[in-house]
Amino acid sequence: MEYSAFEIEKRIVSQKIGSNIIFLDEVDSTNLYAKNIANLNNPDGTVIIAEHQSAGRGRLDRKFFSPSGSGVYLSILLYPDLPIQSINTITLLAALASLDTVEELCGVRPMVKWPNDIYLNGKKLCGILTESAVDSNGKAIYVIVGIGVNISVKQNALPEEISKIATSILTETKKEINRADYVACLLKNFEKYYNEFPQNKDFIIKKYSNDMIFLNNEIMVNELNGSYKAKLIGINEDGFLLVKNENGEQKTIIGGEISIRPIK
Ligand code: BT5
Repeated sequence: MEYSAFEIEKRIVSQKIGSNIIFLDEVDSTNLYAKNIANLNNPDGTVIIAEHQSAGRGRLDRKFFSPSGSGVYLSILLYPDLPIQSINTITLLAALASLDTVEELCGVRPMVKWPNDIYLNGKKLCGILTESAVDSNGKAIYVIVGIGVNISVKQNALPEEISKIATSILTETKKEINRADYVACLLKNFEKYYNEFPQNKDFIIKKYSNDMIFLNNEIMVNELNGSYKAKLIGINEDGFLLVKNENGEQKTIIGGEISIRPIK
């Protein structure tokens, strides 16, 4: 199935998100590419899509494996009029758009592992990396939302350490999804939430809470200065994680420096 700017553009129904598509056969990272072209006459909602990334990125300089022919790797470039504390919610918005897209195309709704990973049947299907620049008043100059999805990558084509934790739409649902259909549906769903943003922030927080994996479960919180057991109780109005530690104290976890996993 051909995957090209032409195939994607003819399916796009969103107005702003994807009004300008940049399709690249190969790039280091679509997020880095987006950063380099931000504010150079590239309109709000420009989408950079790559067939393959040689240095796809996750948080904290981790790698996102992005092989040719079997995944969707894209970045949405936005210039929102937003204060810094709302930028974080755009990751949650992108997660909801991703859940809606898989549900619409495959009939199953994955779950989200706070803040940015999409899981299906206990394995990672998709990752989101939101990066931004802010001015001296704490307002966003640009926001880049990077989304990587394993559409049809085979387990044995993944590096060993990733194949243990990752999966694809094909592996889990046996559905062969056309990647151009996936992109068009994802951009449509992203726009649906983004058009109302940030007025719909409370709605996004509430909806996201219902889709969280490990909610009300015992988890391990791994922070830079140590790990502790806690119960995952949800997210607050800014999208930060709320847990209760073993002493019954509520804690708010802000950063990408933690990882969570359920206690066996
Ligand atoms: C993420 O980070 O999962 C964010 C990934 C964002 C990727 C998109 S692709 C388009 C855009 N351009 C970029 O350069 N990036 C964005 P994090 O939560 O830190 O997870 C990283 C971890 O996920 C790695 O350390 C691996 O364990 C695992 N991983 C790597 N490749 C994977 C894959 N293809 N599928 C599932 N898990 C993967």
